[in-house]
Amino acid sequence: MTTAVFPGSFDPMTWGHVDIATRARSMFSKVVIAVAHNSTKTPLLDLDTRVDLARRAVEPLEGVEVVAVDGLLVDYCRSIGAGVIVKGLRGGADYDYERPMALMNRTLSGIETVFITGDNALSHVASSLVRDVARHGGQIGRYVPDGVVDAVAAALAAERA
Ligand code: COD
Repeated sequence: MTTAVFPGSFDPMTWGHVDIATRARSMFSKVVIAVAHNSTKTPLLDLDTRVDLARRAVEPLEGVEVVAVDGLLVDYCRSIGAGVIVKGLRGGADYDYERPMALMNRTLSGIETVFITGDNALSHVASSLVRDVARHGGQIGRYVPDGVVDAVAAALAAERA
């Protein structure tokens, strides 16, 4: 029985993330979505909102749960006995970005990273693009699960206030 941790910023959760969580669950007995801090990004949505939206998105998926993680990802993985980190790949740029993190996590802890190829129909879907489209008045509903459109609109309104 292997627990896999699927970490990310999830700012916001998209159907691309849900696709990877679903595929990961088909490979591992339990998948923990870890909403974590990326020190290179300033999130639009606060942590509680990101966790709440991710929970709502994966509610139908048995064996998938969502937690907020502070600190080093591998410390969290060790604390729950997770054997694998899961990451999603849309293309070569994702691999170039993820590879050093996978090597760092492995040298820190011995925990391997498994890369899952996402649905090609979602390969253009990225949280950063979703935020940018919304920021410029575009419609994001088709890219994101329930609740995300309103949460992003509220966060952008607060940002402008
Ligand atoms: N199709 C396939 N995969 C996708 C798609 C899609 N449409 N959209 C997103 N993904 C994948 C990404 O490739 C990524 O694997 C994952 O989903 C999460 O993506 P994001 O953008 O939500 O999250 P990131 O990349 O900002 O997450 C970075 C982390 C938070 C994981 C990282 O900064 C981290 O581990 N932080 C914790 C502190 C730590 O341990 N730092 C040291 C790291 S070595």
